[in-house]
Amino acid sequence: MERTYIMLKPDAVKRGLMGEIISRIERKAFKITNVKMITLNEEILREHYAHLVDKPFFPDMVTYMTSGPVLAMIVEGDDVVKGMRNIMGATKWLEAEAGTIRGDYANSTTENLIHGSDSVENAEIEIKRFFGE
Ligand code: IDP
Ligand code: MG
Repeated sequence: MERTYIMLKPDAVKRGLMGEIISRIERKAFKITNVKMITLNEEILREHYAHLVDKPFFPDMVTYMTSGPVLAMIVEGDDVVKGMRNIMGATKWLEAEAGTIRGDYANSTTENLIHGSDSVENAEIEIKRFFGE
């Protein structure tokens, strides 16, 4: 069974949107097989977002991502990596279509509520990074 790493970011937790987002994952019939609430630090973010460390927005992203706990999850299902990316919506909030999580609830590109792995290979790396399995 394919798996992906999903993370509800600090704004989702602070805004009380965890239940809403989890409902959408469950309504799509994907299976949540592990969850934990954790607080990230800059070190793990530099690893997780290695492709972005040189971007001008990276310092603001670290401030945001360390501003409170995140809900880390493992989600399973057929084609779940692409399927979760579809229900999340595009990275840039103005490009995220209505009906997607980001399209319905985000009005910032940095504070965009949710992370989902972008490939099957990265999903396994990220699950190992955050769950050690
Ligand atoms: P993704 O989260 O849709 O996979 P990535 O390109 O991997 O998008 O970027 C990781 C995170 O970095 C985004 O979710 C967002 O929080 C932040 N980010 C990406 N691009 C920008 C940008 O152009 N401005 C501000 N923040 C950005
Ligand atoms: Mg990404």
